[in-house]
Amino acid sequence: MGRTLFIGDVHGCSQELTELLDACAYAKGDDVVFVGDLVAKGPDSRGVLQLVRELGARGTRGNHDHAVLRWHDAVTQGLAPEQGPQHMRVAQTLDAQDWAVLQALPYYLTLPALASAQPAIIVVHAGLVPGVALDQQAPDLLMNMRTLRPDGSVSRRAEDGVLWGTRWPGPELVVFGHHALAGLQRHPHAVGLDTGCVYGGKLSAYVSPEDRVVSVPARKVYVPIAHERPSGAA
Ligand SMILES: [Mn+2]
Repeated sequence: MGRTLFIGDVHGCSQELTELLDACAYAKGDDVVFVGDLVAKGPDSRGVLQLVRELGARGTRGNHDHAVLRWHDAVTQGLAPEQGPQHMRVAQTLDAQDWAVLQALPYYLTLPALASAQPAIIVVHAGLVPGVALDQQAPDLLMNMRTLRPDGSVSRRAEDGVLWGTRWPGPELVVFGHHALAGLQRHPHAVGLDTGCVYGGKLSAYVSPEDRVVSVPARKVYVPIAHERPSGAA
């Protein structure tokens, strides 16, 4: 039986993605699932989307994937895009095949348990609000949330409360990304995989059912992480 490799926020780091697949000993038959933010900030968004196609991989929609899509939607409708130059520059490099990959990214994915001893897995870019049914979760929060405030309300900001994953009760295992400042998160029922590759950190994969994390170092600092503070816009 093949494995599933869940891969954290790639942000155009195609070289590190290739190296991570090697470090995981990726083989045909393994499924590859991305937690989103495939594109923007890093050096080679197109190369990443090409690899996604070649792998036949799945993935969920990150806030940056969404921003690039919004730019595309506005321009194709003859409207002035709200998205800034960062997303415009990415969008202008993409072709129809690339757009098809981004447009197919759902807000979340569910993977059934492979065996009775294994949990079902939910994949989402940023997070899930505990106690809210999956199909009632707000897309904006699925792509942007980071913490829960003491009153239970949801925040995009790192400093507003506790990491949402610490409050996720399971039984599903949630695999997510989006929170580079927090780094690797391993909670009882949630695994956070954004280890900040584009900021010079690492690119990480969670390997199921082996239940282990594999990381490779970034080749360089593509974007200084200081630009991400305050964290609301990251
Ligand atoms: Mn993100």
